[in-house]
Amino acid sequence: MESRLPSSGKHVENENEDGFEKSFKEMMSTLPTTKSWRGSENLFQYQGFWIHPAYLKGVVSAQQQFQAQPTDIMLCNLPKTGTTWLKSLIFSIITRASFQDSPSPLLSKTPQEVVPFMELDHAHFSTHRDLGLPVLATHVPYSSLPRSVIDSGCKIVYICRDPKDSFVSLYHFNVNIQASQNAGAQPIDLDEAFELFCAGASIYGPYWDHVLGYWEASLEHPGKILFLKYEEMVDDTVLCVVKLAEFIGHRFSLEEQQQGVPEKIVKMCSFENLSNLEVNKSGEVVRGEIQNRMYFRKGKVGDWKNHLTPEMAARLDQITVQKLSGSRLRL
Ligand code: PAP
Repeated sequence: MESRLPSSGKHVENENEDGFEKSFKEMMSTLPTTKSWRGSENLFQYQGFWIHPAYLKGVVSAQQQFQAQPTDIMLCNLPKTGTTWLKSLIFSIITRASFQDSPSPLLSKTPQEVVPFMELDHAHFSTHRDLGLPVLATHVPYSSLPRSVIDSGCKIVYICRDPKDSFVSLYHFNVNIQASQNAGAQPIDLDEAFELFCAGASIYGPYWDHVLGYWEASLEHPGKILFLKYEEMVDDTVLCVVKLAEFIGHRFSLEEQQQGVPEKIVKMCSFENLSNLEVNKSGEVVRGEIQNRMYFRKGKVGDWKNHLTPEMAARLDQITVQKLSGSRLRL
């Protein structure tokens, strides 16, 4: 792709990138930091949210140069609330006509590969973007989204999850990454991670502020933002998929519904199916440090009961009730 860029364009891009790099470093040195959940890395507080250094540059760069299209579909959420599932569902809904008679790319590629992640895959000053599949994922809070995402009027799908299950999922994800990087290192213990989570110090947290940002925006722009819950998706996945398809402008025809197309997509993207595919079990490491299998753990509602004491659960519930008071949202 790059070889097709006119050289003057490339030159301007490099200059922009150099200038960005300098001002980014200066800005980063002024940000408050807090302990991350693994290793000696810190999280940086940017525009009110705790961002991992691996993503921060991409977040800032996307704010400056990412150009959303009106036809884009942005899949937004906090980590561990259903990204992998929603990526595969949206991809399958949109591409269903192309793979009627051939195997879905999801059989040989990970959900992370088929749907790019804004703050990593579009973190560069690139004038090129493959618009073939107009779907992008991001964990950026609503208030920090690139202006073009709001101005373009593109569709946003947000998914949230019971914070107790999200916390447990995030904790295990961090422990697994740390173990794969340095088997001898002592992972953060559950109690310490829990305290940090309750204090809002989790990746892209405070958890509740992230959810509320999108919730309020979804009330303001119901035609543009679809607000989903992981638990409702588990409860009736077919119904959610039908609703999702309609919202993103790829409604199932009556004939497709009679042929059971939504059900086939749900089966294809189920935890059981995806987590047993070779590509997701033992595929290459994507995103540098994360192994594909780490995106699939249990995929259950209520696994927190196996990891949190009743006191911890009650405390998290209390924080959630308190933070969401005044909104009609219940998690
Ligand atoms: P990410 O933000 O790092 O991409 P994300 O996909 O949002 O992670 O969350 C992973 C969670 O979704 C895991 O939950 P658990 O730890 O409680 O098990 C993972 O198991 C679950 N998950 C992954 N794929 C699916 C799926 N197809 N259906 C349901 N849940 C899934």
